[in-house]
Amino acid sequence: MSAASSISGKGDAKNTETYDVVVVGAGFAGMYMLHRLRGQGLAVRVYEQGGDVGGTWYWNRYPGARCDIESMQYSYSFSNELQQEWEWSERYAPQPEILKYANHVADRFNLRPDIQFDTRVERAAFDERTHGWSVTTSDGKAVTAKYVVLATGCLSNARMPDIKGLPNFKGQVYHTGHWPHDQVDFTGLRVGVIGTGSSAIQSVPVIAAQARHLTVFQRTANFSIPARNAALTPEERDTFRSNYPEIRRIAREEMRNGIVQELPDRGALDDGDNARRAKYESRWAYGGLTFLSVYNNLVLDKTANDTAADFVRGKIAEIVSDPQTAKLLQPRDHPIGSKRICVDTDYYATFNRPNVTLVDIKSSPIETILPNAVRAGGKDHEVDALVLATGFDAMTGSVAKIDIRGREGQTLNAKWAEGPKTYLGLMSAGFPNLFIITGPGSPSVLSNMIVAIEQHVDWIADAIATMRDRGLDTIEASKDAEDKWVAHVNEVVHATLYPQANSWYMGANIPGKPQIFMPYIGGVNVYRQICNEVVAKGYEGFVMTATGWGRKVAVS
Ligand code: FAD
Ligand code: N01
Repeated sequence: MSAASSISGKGDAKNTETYDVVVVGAGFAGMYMLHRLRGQGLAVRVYEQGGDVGGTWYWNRYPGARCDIESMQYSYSFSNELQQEWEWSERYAPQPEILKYANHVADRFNLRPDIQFDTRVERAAFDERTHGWSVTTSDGKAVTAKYVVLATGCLSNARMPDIKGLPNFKGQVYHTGHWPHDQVDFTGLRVGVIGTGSSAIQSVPVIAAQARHLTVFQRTANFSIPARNAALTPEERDTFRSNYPEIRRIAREEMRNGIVQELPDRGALDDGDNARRAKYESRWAYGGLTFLSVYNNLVLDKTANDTAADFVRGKIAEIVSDPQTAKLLQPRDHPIGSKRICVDTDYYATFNRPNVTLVDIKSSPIETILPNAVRAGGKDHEVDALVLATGFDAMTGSVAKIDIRGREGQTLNAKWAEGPKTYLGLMSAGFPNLFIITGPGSPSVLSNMIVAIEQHVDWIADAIATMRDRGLDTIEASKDAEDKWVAHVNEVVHATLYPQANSWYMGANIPGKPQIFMPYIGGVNVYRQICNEVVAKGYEGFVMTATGWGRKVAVS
């Protein structure tokens, strides 16, 4: 179904297109949302500013980009046929393969006819008269919809750093989160990478292998664990495939982060030095994000955390030959895990290459960019191309770019001026029928995001179906429930070490952004239970009302 509607109906006098639901974004969230809602017989329109599906994996095409959660888990679970038939080639699939998967899903479920690409949603305004939304897009059109779902992504608003002189640079400037579609060839070039977060940590080894010289400009060192990436064997794939029902159930219901892994039964200080070191060695050898789950108190107890941080700092010193460079690469300003831990292939070893230089821009900040160099600490570092691995205005950035107006014309930006306020990360009071997928206040970026996305999509689709079954047409978070949830999100995080890092979780990477810990740290398992209980108690904390489905309309 593309434009007919069971809730709404025929075009009105002004030929305004009318949908049941407008979905903003065609990443993994928007794609599954479309599939679910269409399965309920609703008329859905998806707008995507990019030229195709895939979201993160459409935009982040930088060298070395791949997932940090094993692909057999970082994939949709909603279709058993899909998970049985798709062949992941590596433990951590590279970006082109994940994008191919997104395209496969779009084709397999025939999603494209209902997605309008190269179109931004610019504005969405709630109409108190019709209890629906009027949505304005970058092609100058306006449509109406009963519901709007923001599937706009948590890491979709690439942040250009405000560095003096950047416009004067004569070479090519690339942002990792906005990478060109054509192959970028650094052969023979002197390349500068600014930033040392996950994107840089993945791309630096690959760029170093190609470029004549690579200069990495580091402000804050990050903890990174080797991925130990490898080709998946048919046996490994089969083990997942034959156990998928249970693996997916455990990921959803039992795991804090939506990743099936061994659960620690003790804290780091419960073991003696030798036993602890042996455990860290074994997790380091296994590789990946599960390093942090070796003990159950690493993000709760600073002394426990220090043992893991010291271990990784020791590894950096072992790997990097030049002691001065090793020291610079050792993170010392935040507890390990209080920022999303990075997962790499040969990142630290890359600094042993003769063609790689690390420049400390914390002690000697970048003063200006010249046409052919980066000047820091009074020294000009000559470069022919610049890679900005400077991250994103995370979680709220893409939402804030849309002019969203709720009841009485209040803008979401004004409401969130002191930090985002939501109930369960799903809705914000005063903005009826507007849902957010993996929004602030939900576990979202602290989890295997596909697990988090599927849960939100299912919850939203079920809520819409319930409303329809009961003849209701307006759902809104109550202010009281929202206030309590915001307080709970804050309370839980302040019992952990997370607020000790200047992370994008806190909005700390964006000058002027309110410093509020945005995701919900209670765990996807606990959170799912809360969401289910809310439903079981008749959508507790949400106000559902019947104002009539309005005229039966369809699209003209
Ligand atoms: P996105 O994929 O970001 O899609 C949102 C889409 O909305 C975008 O295509 C954007 O163009 C569109 N959009 C935004 N605003 C508008 C608008 N106003 N109008 C129209 N379209 C709009 N998570 C993990 O769990 N595991 C990983 O291994 C992992 N690796 C990552 C690697 C990178 C490099 C990055 C940046 C993120 C990674 N993430 C990972 C997080 C990742 O963002 C999610 O896993 C997931 O892909 C998000 O899907 P989404 O659909 O919610 O958002
Ligand atoms: O961005 P980041 P990212 N001058 O914000 C520096 C996911 N992801 O794109 O820390 C100089 O982490 C900044 O320095 P500082 C994952 O969730 C996953 O790397 O502010 N430097 C920092 O070093 C991740 O967490 C993967 O001092 C400036 C860097 O730029 C999230 O996306 C891969 C600067 C930004 O790091 C974001 O990662 C990639 C300036 N003006 C991304 N401004 C996987 O592995 C910023 N920096 C799956």
